[in-house]
Amino acid sequence: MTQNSAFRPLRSLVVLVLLWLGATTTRAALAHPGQAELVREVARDTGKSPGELNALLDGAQKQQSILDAISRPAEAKPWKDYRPIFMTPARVEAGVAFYQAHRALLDRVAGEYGVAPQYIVAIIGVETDYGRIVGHYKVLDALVTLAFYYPPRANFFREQLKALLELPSSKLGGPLDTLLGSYAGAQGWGQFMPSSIRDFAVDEDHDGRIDLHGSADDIIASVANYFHLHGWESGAPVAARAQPDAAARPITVKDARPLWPLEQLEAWGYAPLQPFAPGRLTSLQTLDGAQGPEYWFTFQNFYVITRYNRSPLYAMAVDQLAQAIAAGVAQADAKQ
Ligand SMILES: [Ca+2]
Repeated sequence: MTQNSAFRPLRSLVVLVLLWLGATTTRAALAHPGQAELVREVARDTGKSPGELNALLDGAQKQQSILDAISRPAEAKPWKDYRPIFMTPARVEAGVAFYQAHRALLDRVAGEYGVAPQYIVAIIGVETDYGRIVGHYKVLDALVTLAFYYPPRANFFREQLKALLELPSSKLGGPLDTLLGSYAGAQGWGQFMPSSIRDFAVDEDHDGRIDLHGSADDIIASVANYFHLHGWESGAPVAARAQPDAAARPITVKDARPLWPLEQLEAWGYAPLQPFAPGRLTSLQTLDGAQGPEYWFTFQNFYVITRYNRSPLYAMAVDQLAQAIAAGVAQADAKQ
């Protein structure tokens, strides 16, 4: 046994004690990367206590399952595989039942905001299967994970986390660290992100708070108001099939913003299958359908739906589900 080795247990103990002291006295060692700066901004903008904000964020957990989920969105599928996820007989039927159950409210909100009721129902149907699947992640965990540990969209999710921390309690629906939602931090039947709750959610039943989980009035009116404030045109079409001729000029679009009068697209070789008012602004989507390529004229209201979710597949699914629901309701009415 050498002389030095006799001192090793003591040295290890000293190191352990020093490590323990470091872990318990420096709270920065527990913070998420970027937390201190965010807390400073929120405290400055709202006057909220940095201690309380840090306690909330310290309690939030980075979750690998959230990082896994955001890396495989359904919108990566082609239209022929995406459409059947949402256009099922069960989802249409449940949409008709939801419409009938909330009919008076839907009619009133549709009149108030100028948005067709079947589109409000279809959004809720696509987002959460009519409020059945609203997400089981802690919203705070989801937004902390994506704001601090998901570089591809860190800016967007940091804004959402900041918006969440800044929401007044009347817009929160419960204590902040108990809120549940999707892996992306969206809440309620309409899956509103925190900035959308801040900017578009409404207290339709006038009880002094916004409840996107429990108040059908607040939920339905918030979706309608979202569409209304993004420029929904009352009574206008969403999308219509286009028939290209053999010489049709290929068109790629950056987003679904309607850019051309429909006559311009006709001049480029795309014929509508039904007449439209002259000068209607239009864009064109080419989708990978079950029977080959599908060409669609899309209008302002289609663009508005893409403000809810950027994917044109999403907007197309909402449009087709809305029409199927409206047809189902009309059919049920005719039987009575
Ligand atoms: Ca309310």
